[in-house]
Parts: sequence; structure tokens; C-alpha cells
Amino acid sequence: MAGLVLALDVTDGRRAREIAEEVAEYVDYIKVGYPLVLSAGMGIVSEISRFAPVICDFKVADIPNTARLITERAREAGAAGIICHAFPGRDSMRAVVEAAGDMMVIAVTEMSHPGAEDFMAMHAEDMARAAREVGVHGIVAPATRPLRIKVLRVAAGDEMLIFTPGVGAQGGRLEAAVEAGADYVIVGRSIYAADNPRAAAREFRERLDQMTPRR
Ligand code: NUP
Repeated sequence: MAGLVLALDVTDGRRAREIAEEVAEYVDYIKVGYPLVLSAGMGIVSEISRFAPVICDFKVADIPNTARLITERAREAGAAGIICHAFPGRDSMRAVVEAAGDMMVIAVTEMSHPGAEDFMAMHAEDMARAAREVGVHGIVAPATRPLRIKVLRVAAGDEMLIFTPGVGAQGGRLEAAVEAGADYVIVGRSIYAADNPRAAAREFRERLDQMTPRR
């Protein structure tokens, strides 16, 4: 069964906690990134972890030493996972994997916005293979281009998890992304900006539950 990740990109800590509590029953992870952490501080990671395991979307893209330092901060804060970029190369991804301990590491290969076709797409398959080689657990692939999820599934192999953003606000369709091979769908605005985030999360969950699992 494919899973659901809420991208909690609100910039108010109190609202973030409210939404996390409301949707907890329907999501597998809550992803927090710079919009929330730069507003509310790193303490928000453990606060949100009371409701669902947290993935820190820090898109780590630096030299190995700095990548390690950032990863250690996410681990200290109690995160369950961290997102890094694949493009800085194997050594930087390896530094994240080594510093991650029990955290899941997810590497961005091809992003979901149109600009990813300028530079990232042409190297995305190599990036997925490199991520697998160095022990990364999952990749990010675009729900806005389901065919690319299929291609990246072949490059990443069957064991790797595919997380796919771009459903809803960016125009991607949940069913198409899951049929193309995604394991987790990442949804932000269509849940947290809905009139009723809990009802929106429940609806995404129900749509996922109706689909045939990949494995
Ligand atoms: O390629 C990516 N596309 C993307 O949208 C990689 C990401 N990490 N994201 C993130 O997913 C983005 O930063 C946001 O947190 C979430 C999608 O949110 P929404 O478009 O559903 O609101």
C-alpha cells in the first residue's frame, strides 16, 4: 500500500502543531522544511514527532563535512528521516548516510517543477544509481511526470523507496504517480491549505487505500 507524507510548509508553529494533530491518523510521515523550521526553530521537529514521524526536508547539498554537520542536527532533533540532494555526488550523499544513524535518507534526483528539466532530468538516472550505491534508502521523483517515476524506478531498483511530490497544487495526479511506481506520495498545499486539512488528508488516504499495492 502506498503511503502518505504531509509536507507541512506552514510558517506558524502553533498552526503546524494543530494541523499535525488533526491529520496524524491519516499520514505516515510529516515532512518539515525550511519554511517551518526557519520560522519556528528546530524544536518543532520533536513537537511534530509527537503526532507522526518527521522527515527533515533540508535538501542537503554541500561538501561532505557540512552535509554531516547538517544531518547530525536533524538526528539530534529527533527526525526519522532526512532529504539530501543527489547532485553533490557520492561522497556528500555518503556523508549523510554515515551521519544519519537510524534515520532514513532520501535523495532528490529529479524535482517536480518544470525547471528540473533544465539541468536535473538529464542526470537523474545516474543520480538514482549513485544514491543506491552509497546506501541511500529512497529517492524523490516527480509526480508531475509519472513516466519519469517509471524510468527512475528502473534506475533505483526495486528495493529503494520512491517519494513523489507534485500531487495536487503542482498538477500531478496521485493515482498516476502510484501506478508509475511511487511508494509514498508527498502532499502539501492540498492538505494544509484546505478548509478542512483533516478531511483532505482522509480523502487522500482513502484514494491510496483503493489502489493495488506495488509489493
Ligand atoms: O522535487 C521536489 N518537489 C517538491 O515539491 C522535491 C520536494 N522536496 N518538493 C517539496 O514537496 C516541496 O518543497 C514541498 O514541501 C512539497 C510539495 O508541496 P505542494 O506542492 O504539495 O504544496
